[in-house]
Amino acid sequence: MRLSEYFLPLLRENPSEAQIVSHRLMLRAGMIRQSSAGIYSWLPLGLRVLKKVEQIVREEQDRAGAQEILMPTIQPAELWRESGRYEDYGKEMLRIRDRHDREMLYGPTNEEQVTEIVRASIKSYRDLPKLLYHMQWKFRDEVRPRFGVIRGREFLMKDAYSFDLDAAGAKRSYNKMFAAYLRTFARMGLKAIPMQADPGPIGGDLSHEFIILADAGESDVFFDRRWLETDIPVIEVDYRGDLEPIFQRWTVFYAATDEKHDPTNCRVPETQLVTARGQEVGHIFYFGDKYSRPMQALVARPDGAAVPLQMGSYGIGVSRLPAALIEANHDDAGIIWPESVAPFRVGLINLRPGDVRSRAAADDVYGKLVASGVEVLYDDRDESPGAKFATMDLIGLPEQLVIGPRGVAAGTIEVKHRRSGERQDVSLEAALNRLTAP
Ligand code: 5CA
Repeated sequence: MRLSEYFLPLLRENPSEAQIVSHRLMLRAGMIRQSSAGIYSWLPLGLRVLKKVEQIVREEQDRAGAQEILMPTIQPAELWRESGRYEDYGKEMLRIRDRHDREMLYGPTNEEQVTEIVRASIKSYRDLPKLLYHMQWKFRDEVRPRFGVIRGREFLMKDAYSFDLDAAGAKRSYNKMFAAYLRTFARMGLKAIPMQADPGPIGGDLSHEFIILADAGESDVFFDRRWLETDIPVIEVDYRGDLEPIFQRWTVFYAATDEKHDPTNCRVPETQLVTARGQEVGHIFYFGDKYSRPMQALVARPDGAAVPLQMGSYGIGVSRLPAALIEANHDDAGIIWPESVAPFRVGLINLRPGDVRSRAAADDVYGKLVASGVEVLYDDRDESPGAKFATMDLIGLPEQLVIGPRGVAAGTIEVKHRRSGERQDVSLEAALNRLTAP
């Protein structure tokens, strides 16, 4: 993509409404634009990151054996009356009437909708287990939408739902999602600690939030000091095997959110306990028959008796993640994208677009990178070198390639690593070979 043609509305000044760094940087880097309180448009650069995040989430759901569906945003009120949540959900739910005066709502979550789908066709233990997920926009009329896309009113969620015959099966499904979440966040370069959590309006008694430590985080969290020295790598998972050891391994050190932490009854001594702020990026729940019983989603056991399905639900804040990633990856100059979610892998800067040889060399490198499928943003604008460097640092692409008359004469190109700041002059050929290697 040529920057001269790209829609990248950068802001020079820090927007006054943005209180935290990720919100400031997303606005300044032209990733999002507010439409109304807590509701945003995603502009080209932001949307590329959102799609990368979505794709990692999707791949890991698929790997765990979950199947993608797509449920509507607008749901009928009757379903929510069946579960009893229509009144309970209160003002957070956006209620709508259609032209026939039928009550509808913009879904804040999909337990009822998915239970209706499954109860219509799954009647026997032979059809279990099932894990279904979708990525769909949600609406919650939050009391305090804030921090840009971190707490929006309209937001994109991945929500998965598991259906099992009994509690042991449901725990196996829970463990699958638990392991998938460890892999998902690790692939994004995030350390998301699984913490015991309060299930809130979703219900149930087994629940974990995946939390990134961040000063600007919304939650108070408490955990065993040993978490500080523990990395969470992209672990290998055999989803057909027993996943309980993985669950045990990654819950062995104490970690809990504020609502769940009981200081008088904590298994970790105070000297070993860390108190910090964190941001929730995922939340998983086991709630048994909370929805299946009132909604009569029943299956036949081998002995013929009909029992309510055992269910769990599993959310990831997809549109929150680009902001959470920036909270964890930035410096004074701007964003530093981990490679797996970067909007482009390479930023190509032509220092002197007016110079015929520089332009020819830069156009040639650009053409070769594009032909090899390398995602590259090419700053071919007629701007000062300083402005170009500042733009590239702000938008945070992992590598910058700098072409100028001096390098062209010597047959070299400067490579800058955004994270380390390291710069190196390398031959054009070596740079291209490395970037286009399969
Ligand atoms: N039905 C369950 C799981 S599928 C559920 O709704 N869980 S949740 O309420 O915890 O939301 C799942 C994830 O969505 C959260 O972990 C969080 O990352 C994200 N999320 C929740 N509310 C918002 C919001 N207002 N703005 C952005 N992301 C949000």
